[in-house]
Amino acid sequence: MKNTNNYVLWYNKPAEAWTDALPIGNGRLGAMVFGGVERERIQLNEETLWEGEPLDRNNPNALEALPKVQQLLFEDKNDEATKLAGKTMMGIPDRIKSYQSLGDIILEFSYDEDVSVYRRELDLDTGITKTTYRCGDANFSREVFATAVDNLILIKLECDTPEKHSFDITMTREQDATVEAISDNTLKLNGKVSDGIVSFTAHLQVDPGDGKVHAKEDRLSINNANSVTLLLAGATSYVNQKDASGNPDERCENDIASVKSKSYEEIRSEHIAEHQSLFQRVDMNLGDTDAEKLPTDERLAAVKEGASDPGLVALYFQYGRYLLMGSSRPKSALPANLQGIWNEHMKAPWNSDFHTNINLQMNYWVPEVCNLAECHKPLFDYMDTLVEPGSETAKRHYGAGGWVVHHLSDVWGFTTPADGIWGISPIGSAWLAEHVWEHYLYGGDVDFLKEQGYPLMKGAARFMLDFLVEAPEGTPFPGKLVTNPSHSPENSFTKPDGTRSLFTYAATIDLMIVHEIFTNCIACIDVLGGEEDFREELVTALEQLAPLQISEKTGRLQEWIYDYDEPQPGHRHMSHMYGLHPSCQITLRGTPDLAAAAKKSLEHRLAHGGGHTGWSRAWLVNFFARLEEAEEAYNHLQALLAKCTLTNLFDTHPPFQIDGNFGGTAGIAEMLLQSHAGEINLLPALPEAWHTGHVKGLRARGGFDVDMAWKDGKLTQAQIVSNLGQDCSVRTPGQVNVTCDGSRIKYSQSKNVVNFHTTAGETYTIAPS
Ligand code: FUC
Repeated sequence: MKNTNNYVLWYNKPAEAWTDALPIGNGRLGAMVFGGVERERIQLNEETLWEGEPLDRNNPNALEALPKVQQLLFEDKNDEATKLAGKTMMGIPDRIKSYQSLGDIILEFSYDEDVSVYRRELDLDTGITKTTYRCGDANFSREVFATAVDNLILIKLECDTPEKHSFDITMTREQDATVEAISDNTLKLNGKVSDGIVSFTAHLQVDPGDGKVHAKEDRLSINNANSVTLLLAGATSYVNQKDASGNPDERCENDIASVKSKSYEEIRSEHIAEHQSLFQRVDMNLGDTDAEKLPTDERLAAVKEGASDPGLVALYFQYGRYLLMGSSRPKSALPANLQGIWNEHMKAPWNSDFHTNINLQMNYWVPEVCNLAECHKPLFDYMDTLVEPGSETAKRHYGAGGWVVHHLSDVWGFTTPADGIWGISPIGSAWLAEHVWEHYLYGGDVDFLKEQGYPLMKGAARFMLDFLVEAPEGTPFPGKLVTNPSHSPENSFTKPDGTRSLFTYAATIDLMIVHEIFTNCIACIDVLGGEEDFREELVTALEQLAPLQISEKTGRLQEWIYDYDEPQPGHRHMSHMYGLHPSCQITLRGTPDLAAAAKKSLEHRLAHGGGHTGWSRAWLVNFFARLEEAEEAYNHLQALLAKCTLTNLFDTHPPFQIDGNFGGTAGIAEMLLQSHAGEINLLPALPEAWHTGHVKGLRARGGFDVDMAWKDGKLTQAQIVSNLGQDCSVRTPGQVNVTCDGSRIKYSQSKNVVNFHTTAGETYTIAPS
């Protein structure tokens, strides 16, 4: 399917800040391209370049302290519990190290004449950035892309006037590296992180075409070339969380050698074919405006001033898909981190790590609905690597089976509590395991479920079964199962005596996550068969789980087991809304009381300044989409663009953090299509601003691909491809016709939902009658 839109970010000036530069990535190598005229900077990343090393961080005092901490929390002695747990239950050490930049390629040019007609762009459809400008009579162009086919970054400089290219090439890195020319046409950057064990290498090989290249120390000089091609390979010694003994030099040599017999054109066209095989699955048009004629930064500036620009929203949506492809391809060694793969620092904000108390999960709200399911795989493989260390932590900290992850992790199997008391939040593995089940719901891959999915889910559920304890007499739900200790991630509460704490038992999010993992595990067992005893254990525990609560005082969904006051009612985390999204324990029609209470909680958060970080604003889009409040969802999307988006459309927390991009992208999809409540809901939250448009290639749970077109706010036609032959229920706006191959099919309709059988491979058309 050819895209109907021009998915291009473009600018009429070079990038100044790193967050003006344009990202390219193949899931393993990434780069930020500045498009400078006199000085081009291409900042490089390799996804496994991390500080740190494998360590046993389990705290030998944790297990003994656990029952005491639990008792203190049940007795309402939160401060004492905090002190004891702080001394006994944190990882040793409790900090992780940073993901780092690989370095920069610098190209230095000099021109005799003035430069004009400048443009730089990133074409999402090809994954190629291009910088063009004119100097005198000569038109220069420079393109850069990262190919997943050959694991290389390619740079090509061309000019329509012969022999115009004379420039210098160097590479640099802020620390821990040396750069030297290892032949007349190759530079090598080599180093090892000072605070850790990973060594790294980049090779930059230059083909000057008809021109000349010569090397001097750490630079190559090009003279009088027509066109110049640069090949960049980058690798580290990282093999896995226990092993950093790989040979990065050899990896680079192999990557460069593997394209020896290919021309630039061949590499480029293979790259485009591979890229488009993923990218072109989805096409979106939310309405056109004249804004399309403006550079992207000016469009964004207009939105900051209050303009509506549906084309920019569609571009932002596709950019989210592009960024996931760039940071999490099937061949990636690691999932997308807090900055995807793009990071210029040696000590990145939050170490550019894997935060598992919303951020990593938010990154992966995109792949299923946005038709990039294979980009989910690096997350599952990463989860596999956490099972062994997470099982050790489960055993030594909690005396539990299964595997546990707390609120963050790194590439060295970090699974113990980190940072501070809020790190003692052992729900990361169960939260991550939700993704496995979602992958199955969308794609129906039973083999995946059997081999990789269910073992991950079962281990996460096993931990939770062992971790849950019965609440004692004197607590709100004696005899019920609760988590202890517990947090509502990073948020604090005020107790009736005026003291504040973060640390408690049975925070609402825990109950939701436990409910989710147990329910999904049961459903999974029903697909795969066997496991009767385990299933029984899950069913019994579910029945005994403490319930969600609506505050009698405020009508809001309670965030904690007690109806505490909140010192920061506008807190960025909205963890107790987990049941509304991404989970579906709270639905508009299934649990209207809880949905109304959730809405009140959201309003309360917002009335006190909530949604101030990018990711939290993006989550709001999803919440209001689930509540089918189109205009509210749209307003939060506008706010995400206006307040939390940088000129290159990166999300800013601040600073740059990629989860907002992914959460925003998922939110746009959620406004157009939902499938969580046992039915496909077409255009559930379509705002007035997108009154006419179409979307092709979104996916719905149950194995369906969905195309929709609408006009004046009303669906004109939907086409649903059935990939698995499952029964289909679709919420429709009124009376509809359902046809397959031009003929009406049999369906039943009740309360605005049509139900019909499907055959795998067939397409069903739904149109208002
Ligand atoms: C959580 C959030 C912060 C930030 C960090 C990476 O701790 O509370 O806002 O996103 O993760």
